[in-house]
Amino acid sequence: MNHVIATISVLVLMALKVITASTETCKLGKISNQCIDNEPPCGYCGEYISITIIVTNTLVEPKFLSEVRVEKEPQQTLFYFLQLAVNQNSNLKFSSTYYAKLGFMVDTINKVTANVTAQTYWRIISVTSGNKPLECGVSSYIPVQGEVILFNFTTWSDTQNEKDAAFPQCIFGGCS
Ligand code: B12
Repeated sequence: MNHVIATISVLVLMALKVITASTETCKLGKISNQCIDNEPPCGYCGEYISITIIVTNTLVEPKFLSEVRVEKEPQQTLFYFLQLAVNQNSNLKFSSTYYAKLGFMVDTINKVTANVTAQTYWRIISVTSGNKPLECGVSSYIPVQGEVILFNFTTWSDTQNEKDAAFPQCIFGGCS
């Protein structure tokens, strides 16, 4: 009898463990300002969306401006959309460094690399949200339908002065 009770107790404990584990797996992180604080283990996945990614560098050679529209893909982090943009456009390349908790920082786009001495970096801006810089990096940011995301090679000093905030209008308005 004791043996049967012990077996049942073990089975109940095992079942509880499975239920707890699956609840943890399904737990979605909180999203604020389109930043997800705790991505589920199998990744965030939402409705199909289309977004535009623009990369531009007017600071150093080789200067470039390139635009890729990623059509109807499940809503995931910006990092995923950046990879899709590269898959679509063989002229677009990027590399990034992983930082604990923060995720990937985009260091290089098309051979143009952030430089601490020159105080340059790839600033990420949501053009559709009024040229607002993202409040998190590519690994945490969840783009929305129709969003235009700009990767702008810029300097920290420009960032402080918000000089580059007007830059996206230059792209669309064609200012010199
Ligand atoms: C200095 C700084 C920068 C500098 C780093 C340059 C340098 N080499 O020093 C610059 C200006 C480049 C920068 C850029 C960005 N940053 Co910043 N940055 C900071 C800051 C103020 C201090 C980091 C630091 O020196 N830590 C101390 C050192 C000893 O530790 P460390 O691990 O070596 O630090 C490195 C990382 O933090 C990394 N880093 C800096 N910012 C970011 C952002 C992301 C997403 C990642 C993955 C890594 C990263 O660069 C540091 C120096 O090597 C923090 C705020 C804070 N108090 O932590 C924000 C912070 C980390 N940055 C932040 C953000 C949002 C960004 C940008 C995404 C902003 C944007 N819209 O473009 C970009 C990154 C874009 C990209 N290309 O991927 C957020 C991240 C929030 C989040 N949960 O994702 C923070 C927490 C500020 C905030 N509260 O909003 N940043």
